[in-house]
Amino acid sequence: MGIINVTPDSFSDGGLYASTESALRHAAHLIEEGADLLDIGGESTRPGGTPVSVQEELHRIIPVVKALSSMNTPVSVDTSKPEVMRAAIEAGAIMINDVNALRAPGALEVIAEGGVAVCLMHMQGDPLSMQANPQYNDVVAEVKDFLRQRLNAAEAAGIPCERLVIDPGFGFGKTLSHNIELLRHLDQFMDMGVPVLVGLSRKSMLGKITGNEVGDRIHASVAAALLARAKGARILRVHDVKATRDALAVYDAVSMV
Ligand code: 7PJ
Repeated sequence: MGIINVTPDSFSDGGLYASTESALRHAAHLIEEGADLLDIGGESTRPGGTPVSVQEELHRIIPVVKALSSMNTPVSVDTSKPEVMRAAIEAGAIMINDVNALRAPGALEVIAEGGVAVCLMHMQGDPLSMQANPQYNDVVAEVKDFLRQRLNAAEAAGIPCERLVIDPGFGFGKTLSHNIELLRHLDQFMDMGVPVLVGLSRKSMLGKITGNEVGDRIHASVAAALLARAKGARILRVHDVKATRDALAVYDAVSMV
C-alpha cells in the first residue's frame, strides 16, 4: 500500500488543481514502483495533525480518488469521518483506512452499506494528545483486546470478516518501547482471523532507533517492513514502494517452499 498525502500547495495559485495534479503524479510513480493499492489521505488523522473540516477533506481527496478509480487503480481512503467515507466509496474507493476503527457515530453503518473493505486501527487517545503519556500494562494484550472488540462491532453491524483488516497502529498513543514490543510480538496478531496491515514507514520510532531525520529513514523503514512481513503482516503501508518491493522479493524468494 503506497501512501499519497493530498495537501494544498501553498506556493502555487493552482490551489486544488495543483495538489490534485501532484497527488496523481505521485500516484503514477508509486504504481510504477509496484504498489498494489494506494492510500489517499487528506491529513486529518496524522499524529498531532491539524484537524480539517469535512468540506476541506472532501475537496482534497475526492478528485484524486475519482481520477485513480477511473483508471482502475485500487484506492483506499485514510479517514475517520463517515461523510468522507461515504463520498470516497461513491467516488470508487475499495477500502477505507480508519485510524479510529469506525468509532465515529455512523461509521460502521456507512461501511456496512458501502460494501467496501476496511482497516480497523488501534489508537490510544486522540491524535492531538496521544503521545503525551501513553500507558499500558500489557501493550500486546490491550491492543489485541481493542481490535477484537472493534472486529466484533464491525461484524455485528453487518460487515463480513472477508472485508476486515486490522492494524496495531504503530506510533498512535505508543512509546518507543510499546512500538518495539508490538513489532516483536506481531505474530501474536495472526490468530485473529483477518489480515494484518502495518504502517511503520518513516515513523518517529525509526528516527529514535537510528538517530535519522524523517528524510533519511528509508533503510530503517525497509528493515521494519521486512520484519513485519516475516511475522505475518499482509499489507505494508509505505512511502518507499520500490525499496520495500525489492526487499520483499528477496524475502519471498527465500521463504517460498
Ligand atoms: C497509519 C495510518 C498506520 C494505518 C498513518 C504516518 C502517520 N493508517 N495512517 N496505519 N499511519 N492503517 O504515516 O506516519 O500506521 S498517518
